[in-house]
Amino acid sequence: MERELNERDRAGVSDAVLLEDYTNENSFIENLEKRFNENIIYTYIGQVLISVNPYKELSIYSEDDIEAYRKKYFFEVSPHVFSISDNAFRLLIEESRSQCILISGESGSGKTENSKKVLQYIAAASGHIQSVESVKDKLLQTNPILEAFGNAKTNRNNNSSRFGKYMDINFNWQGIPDGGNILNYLLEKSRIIHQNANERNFHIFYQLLNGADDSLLEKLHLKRDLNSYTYLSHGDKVGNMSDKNLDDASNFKIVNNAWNTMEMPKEEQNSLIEIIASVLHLGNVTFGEDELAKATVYENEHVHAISNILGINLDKLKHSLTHRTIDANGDLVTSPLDRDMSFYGRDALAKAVYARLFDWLVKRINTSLHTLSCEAINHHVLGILDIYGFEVFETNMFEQLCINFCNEKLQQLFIELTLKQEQEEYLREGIEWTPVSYFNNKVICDLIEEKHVGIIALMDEECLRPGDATDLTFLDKMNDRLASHPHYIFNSSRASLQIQKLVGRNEFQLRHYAGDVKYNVEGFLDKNNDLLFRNLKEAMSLSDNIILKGLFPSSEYLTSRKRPDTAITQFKNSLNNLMEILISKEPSYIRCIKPNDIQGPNSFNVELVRHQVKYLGLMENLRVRRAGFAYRRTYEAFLERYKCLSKKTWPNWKGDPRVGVQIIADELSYGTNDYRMGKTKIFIRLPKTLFQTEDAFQLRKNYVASLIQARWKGKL
Ligand code: AOV
Ligand code: MG
Repeated sequence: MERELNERDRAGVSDAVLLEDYTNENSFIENLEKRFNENIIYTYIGQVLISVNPYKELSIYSEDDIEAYRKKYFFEVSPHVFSISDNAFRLLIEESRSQCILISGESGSGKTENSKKVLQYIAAASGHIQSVESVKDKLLQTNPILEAFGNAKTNRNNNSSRFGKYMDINFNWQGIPDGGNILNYLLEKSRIIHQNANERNFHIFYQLLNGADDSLLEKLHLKRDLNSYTYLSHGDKVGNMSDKNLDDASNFKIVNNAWNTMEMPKEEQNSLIEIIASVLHLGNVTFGEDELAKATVYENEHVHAISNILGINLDKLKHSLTHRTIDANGDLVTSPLDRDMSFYGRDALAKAVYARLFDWLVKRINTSLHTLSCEAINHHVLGILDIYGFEVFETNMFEQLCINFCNEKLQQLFIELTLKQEQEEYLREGIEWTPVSYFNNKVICDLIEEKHVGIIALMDEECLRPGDATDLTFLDKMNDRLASHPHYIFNSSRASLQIQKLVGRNEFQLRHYAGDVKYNVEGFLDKNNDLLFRNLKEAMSLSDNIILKGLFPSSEYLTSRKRPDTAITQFKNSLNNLMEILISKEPSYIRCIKPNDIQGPNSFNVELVRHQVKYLGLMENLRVRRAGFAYRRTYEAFLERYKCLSKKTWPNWKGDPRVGVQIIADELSYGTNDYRMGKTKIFIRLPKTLFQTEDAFQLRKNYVASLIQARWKGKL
């Protein structure tokens, strides 16, 4: 509060609840801009933290800053991700309530950076005992590893997370982190084989080629030249694949160090790198066709390299890339593939190998983070969710639908919890409350995931339908069944000219909470089926690479198994599990805003911000906060700070804290409508009242200080 008053004029208000004209979107955005221009990127709406990406290094994350936020209440210090972290941490330790910090916002808005700051804070602020330092180190080192394998440069963000991550940090009874666990969500594996213009594949490939020493590259039969690898040269053919903002070579060192911190044996590290190298080689395996239109593998250096690196018999490997065996009612029938199908099989293999390797990596990290405490029943948990943000590209595919669906689910959770929390608090404290209306995006979640009738159900139906199902029959089915849905838009001869112009014949458009997105259906069924030919699985299982053979257990192709769930159904189920995990914890929110599209500092695009403020529901959030009571404080905390404002409560109030607070409220002549006395807290409706109280407090403090000073001087 003290800092609040000083800051108010220079850089707007630190809590939007304090804005005079709180219903006005312009004032709200102006306030963010004013602060942004002063390099103050954090602002509150009550206890929700808004973070505007500065796109430049600010000196606000030092050890001293961490100290400044330790054990401070929200209102005592300026808004900061450290304050949110401290608050969650203390609720966890002092009140034994499991916490989660949910970070949302569109691609490039700063979610991952904020999530790292949360971790940094927790590691620094929790007690330092030698025995747990290694756990903390490991927790911190998970980031470079997972970013190397799971992040990539997109047109929205040079370091874009291409997977979702939920990380639990476990604490022992002393409040010291002693373990953790990571859940990962749907990696965008199609990036392995294809990247849009100016985008890159996952960082690890560039790190390896730029950062490994010559002898390692030689062992892996790799050249340093990025352009020589098909899987790296889709995005940008002119070879602009090293990015000046991404120091691949030094990041490779960081990743290697992180593996050591994780106590990964050298043998495992080598196996990992061998698999990465093989994926690169795989992209350069090509096929010809014989006179019977059967595919043949060109005998180039790459196929030899794979056989050599992975220890798979060359003939076996070549056969698996050009044949397919099907189990026809118990009889195994092998037939040759044509050239196209061989390319298809090759790409499917590259994607499967990489995605399974990524899952393995997360499991491996978890093994390293697991301590005995993880099995204890009473340990406390702080979860951090950092997931890929809402995305709209020129062309949006299956992956964007998954990512945007995930963001719909998170928005839904935000709506339910912010409303629920607020309502429950009023109910608990016996305070009257008038609900504020929200745009509820449940209707869009249902459009996508509702059983039997939603987009996912229709997609699965087409995937499972034998015969002539294609991406276009899937689109027809949606156009037919979802025609009247207000959030589903499609092109038909009956659509308006405007829509016909806007939405292509192979597209459908969804009206997401965060904006309209057109999806191109090409590849939807294929990606959802996620098929990998049996022969390829078998060849991989025969590898002598210790990791790879474990990724393709023979049981997968030897025993006939029930058809696994489709890709999107697995994703839907894992998201619903995630929602249950999150709901069981007490949430804190960080809402990230991207200030511009140029990914550079000092540029605040008001319209871009306005759009995000709208869809994030920040104005409604603010109204809910204001419709009720802007500030609330437990009677004890209120008394502690303001007891000096009445002779009756100063210096120590021994009676019922509620009565003490009432004395101060009377002393300051609070109007009857300005506040409510709940069961455990005082609720103050308007900031004005709080300011008056705070001003009186400051006056009193200064007066006492001057008295002390005068006395001191007198003595001198
Ligand atoms: P995201 O996680 O929200 O996008 P990031 O956290 O990766 O976005 O942020 C994108 C880039 O913005 C970073 O690489 C930094 O260069 C810069 N940045 C973000 N926050 C800060 C900060 N607090 N201080 C300095 N620079 C920052 V995505 O993963 O694409 O949805 O899928
Ligand atoms: Mg990210």
